[in-house]
Amino acid sequence: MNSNAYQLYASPRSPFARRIRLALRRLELPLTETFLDVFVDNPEFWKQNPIGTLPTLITPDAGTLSDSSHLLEYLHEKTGKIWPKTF
Ligand SMILES: N[C@@H](CCC(=O)N[C@@H](CS)C(=O)NCC(=O)O)C(=O)O
Repeated sequence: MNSNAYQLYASPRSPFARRIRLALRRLELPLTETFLDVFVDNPEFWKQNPIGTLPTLITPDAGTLSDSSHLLEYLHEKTGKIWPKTF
């Protein structure tokens, strides 16, 4: 995997994951996505995020992050393009 790439673990129907997927696409950041079913045990994923919630984003510079609000804050700090400037 490209070391500058983001790896997103997501649930396909999750609105929490959807807003992160939209943000990453609009920011045109290099991305690989892995879709999981939260109703099935995912021991490999749990090694990345023992809390086990989706979405989880593995970043090139800030390790493994979870919680969609936290992820949007991270992406805004990185790009300045998530929230309106007058917000
Ligand atoms: N506050 C979290 C909520 C995430 C969440 O609840 N995700 C669900 C899937 S839609 C999940 O991971 N459920 C599995 C679990 O709680 O073990 C966020 O905004 O990311």
